[in-house]
Amino acid sequence: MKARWDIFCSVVDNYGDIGVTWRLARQLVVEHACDVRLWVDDLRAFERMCPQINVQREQQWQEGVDVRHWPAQWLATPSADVVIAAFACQLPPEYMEAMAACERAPLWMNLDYLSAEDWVVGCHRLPSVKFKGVQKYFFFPGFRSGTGGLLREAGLLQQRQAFQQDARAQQQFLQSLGVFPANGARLMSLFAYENAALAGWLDVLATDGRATHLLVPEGRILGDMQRWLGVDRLAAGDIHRRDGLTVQVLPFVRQEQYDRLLWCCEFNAVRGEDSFVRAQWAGRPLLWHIYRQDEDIHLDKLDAFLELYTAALSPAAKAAVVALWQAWNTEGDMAQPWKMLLAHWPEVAAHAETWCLEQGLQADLATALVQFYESWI
Ligand code: TRH
Repeated sequence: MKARWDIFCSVVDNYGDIGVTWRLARQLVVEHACDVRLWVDDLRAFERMCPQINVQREQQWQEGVDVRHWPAQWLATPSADVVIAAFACQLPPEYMEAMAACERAPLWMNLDYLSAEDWVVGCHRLPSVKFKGVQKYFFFPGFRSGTGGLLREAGLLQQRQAFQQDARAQQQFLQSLGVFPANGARLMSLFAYENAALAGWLDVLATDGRATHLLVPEGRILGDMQRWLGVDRLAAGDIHRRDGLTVQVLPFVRQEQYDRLLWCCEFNAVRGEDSFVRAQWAGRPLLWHIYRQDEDIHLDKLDAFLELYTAALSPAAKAAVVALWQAWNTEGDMAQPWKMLLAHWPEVAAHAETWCLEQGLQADLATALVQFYESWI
């Protein structure tokens, strides 16, 4: 019998919660033949990356996943065999009672936030709280062995490499989005939260010897972009030129298209959790805008990742990457670190591919979850 999985996703803000759980749900169905229900409390956020979602419906099938609107008034529902609370969301109390009433208790896990910090290895798969005899476990994604790994669909890296070797496929894809970069221009993407450091970065891009074509999906960074461009409003389709820099605003696209966008670009600025991982699978240099947390604890997470990511770089290339990422995340001066990065580009670019392939040797997160379930039963 197929294992039944319930994944609970509460959309706190942005798109990471739904981005991660939707990706995981599909992979469990396609690659592990699981029956998956995905409970989402905000279908509008979901619709941005999956436009075929009908936001009016309480239940619908999407790509083999049983998508449920997580209602404010919970209706009696039997528990699945595996229950995932994504990012510490609270399950409906009635559902917890249903878990406790099962003859055989389900495997209950909290799928945690991604972090490169050391302590993650020690906490991964540890028991957490209990509810009436039903044990909850911590499940941590991560970059190190001994963690749950990263979401990575089967064949993703081969697909990505084939696409990057196929100039025509890339051109066709870009044209489908209305993107026509000038010959020789450096194509880059920018997905970020509000950031006062943007102006300094754009200044240096505009005056660089090589032209840059910057693709900006609609989102929170547009306010800073408007100010720098001196325009009142930016919307998808807009293109503005300032010296050597072309800025093009794109619509928010489907997750699969966003992957291709990252694969086409020489450099990707990403944020949060899921786009951060996808940029690593693109095998290209990247810049991470980490999700800000109280008391700046996100800066420890940033340092932990940088330490791991730059370990194999020469001291000068490492210094360039670290300076750029720290400037971006503390709203510092981007000009100098960007110039430093350009000076070490070949090394940093080669490293991005090596890092990707190394990370690709770990079991992916969906497989790790299934293996945990199999060892648990
Ligand atoms: O949207 P985010 O900032 O999400 C954040 C983080 O997950 C953060 O850790 C969490 O605490 C907070 O939400 C609540 O960034 P993230 O994680 O990259 O999610 C964006 C998703 O949107 C990702 O799945 C990629 C997808 N996406 C598209 O599908 N199309 C697009 O055009 C773009 C730009 C993104």
